Amino acid sequence: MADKTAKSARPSSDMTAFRKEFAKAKSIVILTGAGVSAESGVPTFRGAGGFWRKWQAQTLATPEAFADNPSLVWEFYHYRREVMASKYPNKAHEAIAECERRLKPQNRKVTVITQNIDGLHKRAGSDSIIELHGNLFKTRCVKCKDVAVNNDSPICEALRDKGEPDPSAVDAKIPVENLPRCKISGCGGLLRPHVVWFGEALNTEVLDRAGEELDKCDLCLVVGTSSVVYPACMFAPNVASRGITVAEFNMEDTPVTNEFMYHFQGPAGEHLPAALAKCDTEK
Ligand code: BV8
Ligand code: ZN
Repeated sequence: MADKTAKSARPSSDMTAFRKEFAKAKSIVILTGAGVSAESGVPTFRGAGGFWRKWQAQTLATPEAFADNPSLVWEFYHYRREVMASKYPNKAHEAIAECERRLKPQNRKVTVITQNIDGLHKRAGSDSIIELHGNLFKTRCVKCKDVAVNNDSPICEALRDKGEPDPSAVDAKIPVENLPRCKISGCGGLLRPHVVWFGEALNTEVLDRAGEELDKCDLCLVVGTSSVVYPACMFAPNVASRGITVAEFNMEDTPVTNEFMYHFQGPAGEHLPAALAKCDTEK
């Protein structure tokens, strides 16, 4: 475990030193954000891709937007669901999944705690995944609260060929009765994406599970997140404040970079395979 007091102003980028620490770790948490899916072609939130039509993603990812215009919000999520059909896990997702597989026989645990809702960690083969903000392919009924996995394309007939991202696209103005509806007999309530919107609390059980893993981890990687969204952005700094080694993988500095022991600048698809390669044999 790196000596916290000796921490220099700047994190280290010494991959050999990081891998030596990694070799001793028994319970590893890998926190990920939109940047881990960037090389799969999934737009990040705050980068240029963070726009859909004339809106920034986070203005549509709110309960107010859904209450005000459920058709528009469903077009936005329908578009993001359909986009995933042509997106695949990248080398970063695969390195994480392989690392979990390799360490299992050594009784060493790897847990992914992701802010992403794109489902790519699971598709890469990761098993121990905590989805902080829900999942694009789950719905929740606003009436009976039933949560269901839904991979239908399109999710309902009225959304077929809708969701065009171009700023000049005309909103479909789908009547609410034609939007996705609950199939639980006798319910028929309006469905919403089972995701955490801005201003909504995270699921307490999910938060508890994440808290448990963060409290017991002896190494933490934080990959592809701008670390501005609460409460997820506090997780890695809290681990670092316990004197546990945290390594940040990002294209640039974030507001919390200097709280960490390591910072590896560059694409996660390049640095994560290097950091996690042969993770079960390194001594
Ligand atoms: C809550 C699901 C309370 C939806 C998402 C002021 C102070 C403190 C808090 C607040 C505040 N004002 C508002 C709040 C609360 C708000 C918040 O934090 N707002 C921020 C903007 C200030 N938080 C909330 O509302 C949360 N809830 O606080 O509840 C509460 C309690 C009780 C009762 C009621 C309420 C809920 C937040 C969850 C929102 N939902 N997603 C959807 O996806 O549609 S968050 C959304 O942003 C995504 O999940 C995304 O993951 C997340 C964070 O973004 P990042 O993942 O970091 O992505 P970003 O694009 O920002 O950055 C990408 C990074 O990758 C960059 O650093 C880039 O450099 C890097 N990168 C790019 N390419 C690569 C790369 N790195 C490596 N390799 C590459 N190739
Ligand atoms: Zn229902």
